Amino acid sequence: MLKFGSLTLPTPAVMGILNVTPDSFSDGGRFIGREAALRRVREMITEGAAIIDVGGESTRPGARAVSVDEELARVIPVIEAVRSESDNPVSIDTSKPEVMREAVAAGASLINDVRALREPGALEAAAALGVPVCLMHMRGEPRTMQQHPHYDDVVGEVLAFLEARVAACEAAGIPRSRLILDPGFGFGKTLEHNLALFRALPRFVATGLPVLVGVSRKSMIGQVLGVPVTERLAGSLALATLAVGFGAAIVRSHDVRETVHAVRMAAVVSNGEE
Ligand code: 8Y4
Repeated sequence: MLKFGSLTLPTPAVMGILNVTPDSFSDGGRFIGREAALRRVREMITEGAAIIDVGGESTRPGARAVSVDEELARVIPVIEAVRSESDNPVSIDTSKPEVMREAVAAGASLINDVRALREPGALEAAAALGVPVCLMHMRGEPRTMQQHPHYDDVVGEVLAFLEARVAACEAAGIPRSRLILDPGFGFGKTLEHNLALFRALPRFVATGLPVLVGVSRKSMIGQVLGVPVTERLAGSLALATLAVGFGAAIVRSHDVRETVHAVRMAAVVSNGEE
């Protein structure tokens, strides 16, 4: 079990992905189909998701920035609807302090920030809200991050970045007991970088902080297997299984049912969990 004050997650936990961007659950325009999103949430909960990650900013390579109002309009109704019908925890995938505040007020219990609280005001907002935070490494910004990423020592640099963000959090009043680390697969990294980071997961686990791994359907799988995004389930499950074998605590996934089975099986063998 992972305990963060009032939030308790099983280990390993599967975080189910709910994108509420216009390319998903769209009814043709800029409005998100709330009922369609809710149906998917209910399905993921039934399939064993321990937490639902609600995101309204596309962080895919090449994606453009979204305004605060647009992001709020996408995520808040969905968080309210999920919380009104279940006790299942929701995480808010955002970098914006205003969205963090509104989402937690609407019932979100974890902040998942791909910018690791580097936006102005984000550290202060997260400290005041008192919820756990996932700190992810990203080199650059989504629009340009996949243009020539370079590291001399990718594992050392990503670990040093996360350690520096942990120190910044502690200085801002967010204790280590509220933090989760994530190497940020695919965020400003080549295939070689992603593979080096994956092999080094035990070094992230050795920090003593829980580690979250997000590789579901990502291009590192497409690059190795030569398959499109619709055919990456087996590759995603292989990596989820390995991540748990290396000690990861949380796996972020689109395919909840299959991932729950894979990580439970892996955890029984690796961690002696039953
Ligand atoms: C197919 C499907 C191809 C999805 C690429 C993608 C992470 C994350 C994302 C992650 C944490 C994505 C919000 C990118 N990835 N948060 N968010 N860790 N903590 N791309 O790895 O899923 S979005």
